[in-house]
Amino acid sequence: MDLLQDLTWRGIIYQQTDEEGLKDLLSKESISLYCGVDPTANSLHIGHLVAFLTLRRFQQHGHRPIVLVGGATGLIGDPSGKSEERKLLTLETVQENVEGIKKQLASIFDFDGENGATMVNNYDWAGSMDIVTFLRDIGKHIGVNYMLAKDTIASRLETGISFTEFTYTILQAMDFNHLYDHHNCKLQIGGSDQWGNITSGLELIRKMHDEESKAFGLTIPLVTKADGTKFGKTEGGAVWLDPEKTTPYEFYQFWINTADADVVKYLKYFTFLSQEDIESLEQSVQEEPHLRKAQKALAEEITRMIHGEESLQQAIKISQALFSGDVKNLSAEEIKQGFKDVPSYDANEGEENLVDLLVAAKISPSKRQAREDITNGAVMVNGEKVTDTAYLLQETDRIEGQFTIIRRGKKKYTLINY
Ligand code: 383
Repeated sequence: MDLLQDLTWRGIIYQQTDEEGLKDLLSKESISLYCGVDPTANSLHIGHLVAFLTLRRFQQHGHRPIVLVGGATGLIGDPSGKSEERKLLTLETVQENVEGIKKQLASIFDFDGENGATMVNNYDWAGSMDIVTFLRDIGKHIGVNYMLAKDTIASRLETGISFTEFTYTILQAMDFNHLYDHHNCKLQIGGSDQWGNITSGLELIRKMHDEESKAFGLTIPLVTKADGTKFGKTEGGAVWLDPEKTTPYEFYQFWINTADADVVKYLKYFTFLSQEDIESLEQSVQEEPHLRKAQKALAEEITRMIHGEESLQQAIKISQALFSGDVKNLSAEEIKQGFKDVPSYDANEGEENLVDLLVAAKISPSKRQAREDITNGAVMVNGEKVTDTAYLLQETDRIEGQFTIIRRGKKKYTLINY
């Protein structure tokens, strides 16, 4: 399968500006292509992944990816897909975010070899351009009527859009034109929300070059969920690539919990598994869904790619421990990841009576109930049932001297901190 066939099979192509033209170009030469991201936070999230993984698929087929970080555009704010004006970020915040995102992108791409990736920051050319040059050399080529017809702008005319955000699409167009001139970049890819900005770039390139010049745009569909809820959001918010924001365990759990109705699509979007492997996983979803083989493969592939083998193994270990209840062999670090969202209680020195602690930590509502819970066998300390109502918690019940895990009933965990 060639690249475009593979992308088509994966369902990764949404719109193209010139399907036949791009097919023809890719059959003849290796090209440079780009995708950009604005540093609106100090980390990427999984909503960014499909686009950047698609860039990597091009790289695997010999093309040269350019990863653009929008140090300039991040200061302006893309109105695409936003119904309200964005809050401006400070120069300092944007610069910090650029550094965070650069590091993450560096771990996704291969920067060596003939078609090694290049990272660019549009602040390097747009940041120092003076306004008269911008208006004369760039602005003159883009009609206001043309801009008003763009969905992202038209949809904001009622509610209002600042001149700042109105101009955003020209900045992105300027980037494409710049990369076309300086990196021979022929194609820009992005999510379907970027169609308007990508086509602005083609318009500018057309206007600034002769007839023979030709560039292309390709968009990727928005990732959807079969149940209609928004992809990539959990109760805790976005699923980040930064392990400090979303731990590798939480990351792994997010993918493991993918619905059967979505998992094959996600395997195609987010993994580099072959058509053959994905088809056999698809069969497993149909014939033996309870085994959740496809979900496991999905979670393993992406967690390994983003966080590495060691963090993946840790995430699997934590998941198994929490599932079986056998938590005593977890390390303090693993407990921190696995129990990030469970209620916790800071124990005071001398608080060793289990009944008192169950009440103080609000695990049981009263002493009477606490005793009943213990005698009923509903209370586990570090995964082991305790049935003695006089039980005193020992130093040896503290995992690495820091944590005791108490479970009441089937699922209700509380973390005691020392
Ligand atoms: C800036 C300057 C360029 C080219 C692109 C940009 C960024 C672009 C944008 N992209 C989104 C972002 O930054 O806002 N204007 O969060 C997202 N992308 C990719 C993909 C996506 C888009 O980074 O659909 C999801 O991840 O295109 O929303 O010269």
